Amino acid sequence: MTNWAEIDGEVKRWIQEAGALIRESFHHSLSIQSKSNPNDLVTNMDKETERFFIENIRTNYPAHAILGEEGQGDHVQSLNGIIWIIDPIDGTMNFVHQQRNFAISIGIYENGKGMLGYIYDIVHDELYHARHGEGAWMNDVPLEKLKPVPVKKAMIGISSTWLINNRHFDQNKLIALANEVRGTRSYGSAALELAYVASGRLSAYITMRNAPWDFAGGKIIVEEAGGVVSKLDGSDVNMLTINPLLASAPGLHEQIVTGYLK
Ligand code: 2AM
Ligand code: CA
Ligand code: CA
Ligand code: CA
Repeated sequence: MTNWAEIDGEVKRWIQEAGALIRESFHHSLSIQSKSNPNDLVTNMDKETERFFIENIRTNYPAHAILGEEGQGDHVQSLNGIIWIIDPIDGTMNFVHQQRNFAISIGIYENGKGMLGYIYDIVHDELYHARHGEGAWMNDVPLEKLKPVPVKKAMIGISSTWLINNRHFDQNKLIALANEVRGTRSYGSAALELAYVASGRLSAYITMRNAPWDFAGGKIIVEEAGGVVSKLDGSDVNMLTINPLLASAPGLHEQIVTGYLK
């Protein structure tokens, strides 16, 4: 039997340790490289933080698989068994340019089911976390169950990228939604935007492209807070591929899917 309470305790200690190393890195110069294009950044801290988690997981849970953004884990091709899905720094561009608005994100799945989720906003020392069937917390404070929000009163997280001509989705549908809601925000960290949906700071978050490590932790936390996470047409996300994503308070989710995105 997997001792989830024990794993939960370990992860929280590792996250605090990794957070301290990242805070410490502010005093030293970063090594910054580009990945797929000049704006797709990765730093030594992204890679070192991923390695930190991988080494701890390998030592303590050698049978578990690891899917990490920086590719130092396993080549995961199925959801069988226990899989850690890790984004060592979500919001790397913010980390480099702003030294805030970034987070560590971890989701632990068993045979595809989300068991433990973590999003750590290091600069604000805010750890959002959830355990399957037991609820979600910000630090030690339980998150209140999300209530339905009407579109007119919704604050939604969406990047302006999707409201200008994009090849992923008809932007006119998104513009119609953006015109109806109370306000739009764009934080540049999918994980933090999901944490904000879970905690009610945002009513919904919409993106055309999210990788499993962007949303693995957040999905569990949003769902435990009573919210809904799906693709834009309301169908289930795929934990092994890029997905368009809608995370939302209940009620609002259905209104957005049927009223705007279909
Ligand atoms: P990252 O900082 O870990 O790369 C920025 O708007 C958000 O999108 C961040 O959460 C960022 O994660 C993520 N992101 C950046 N490039 C991406 C890509 N090519 N596919 C999916 N998500 C991406
Ligand atoms: Ca990245
Ligand atoms: Ca990410
Ligand atoms: Ca990242």
